Amino acid sequence: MNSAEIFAGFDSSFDKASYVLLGVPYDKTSSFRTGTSKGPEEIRKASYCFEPYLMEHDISLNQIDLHDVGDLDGFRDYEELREDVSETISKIVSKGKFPITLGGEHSISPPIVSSVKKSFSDLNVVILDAHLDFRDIYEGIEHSHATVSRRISEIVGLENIIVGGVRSVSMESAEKGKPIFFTSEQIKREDDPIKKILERINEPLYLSIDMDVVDPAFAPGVGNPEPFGLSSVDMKELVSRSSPYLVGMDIVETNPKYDDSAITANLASRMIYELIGSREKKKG
Ligand SMILES: [Mn+2]
Repeated sequence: MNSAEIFAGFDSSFDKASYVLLGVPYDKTSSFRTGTSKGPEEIRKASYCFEPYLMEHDISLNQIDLHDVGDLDGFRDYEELREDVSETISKIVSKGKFPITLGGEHSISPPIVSSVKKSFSDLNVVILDAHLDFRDIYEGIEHSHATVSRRISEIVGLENIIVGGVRSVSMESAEKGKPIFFTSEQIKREDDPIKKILERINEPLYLSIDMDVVDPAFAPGVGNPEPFGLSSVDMKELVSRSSPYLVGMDIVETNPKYDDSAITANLASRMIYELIGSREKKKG
């Protein structure tokens, strides 16, 4: 990768870095609109849009050691993806570094969670997603974007995940055995939704963000746009408030094919700035 292709300013060595970013441009199971494989590239491009200094947190990303390992790509099948992703994430997490993964479709998240759990055995997961995605099998596929919260619940336990921002649930998942979830309306109504979430589950937290949790007005470039979602400001608050409790994050389902003016890539990119800035802000 040349320097123009890395996420902005993420040019420290792997060994020095406290945050390590990678892309997984995988979109083999997308059912409605394909194209999330271009997500990591566009999110990196958008990352050059912002000032490294974050005024709200009084810190500059230039003061922090950040590394971009590039993309993991070219998988023949899901098994190969799982192996490569697990190897990279385990290397990052076992060295005490914070992994940030850019998708790609949401099916990349379960292998990440599984690898993070090797270092944090009591791991809890917050998924922000318009869709509950709790089907067991979707279109004959076990590791699909539509089965993500089910697969993650099998890794960390059903009681250790919360899905936030939901406004679409399949009829079979609506019946029983589903994870705790908050609708986007509940999240918007709550003064401090992260406090509400932490009342139900403990730290450490892994955060998985499907960009379709955001309203299509603020994030049109997704595979399955769903109206009545969160605003970009709601999203920022969620990331900022949860950041001290996090041990890893992914941000998936940005689909540049439908992303006029790179609105969604821009927001995804800015969320990464927000994550790091709010975690690292000057104390006191
Ligand atoms: Mn979704």
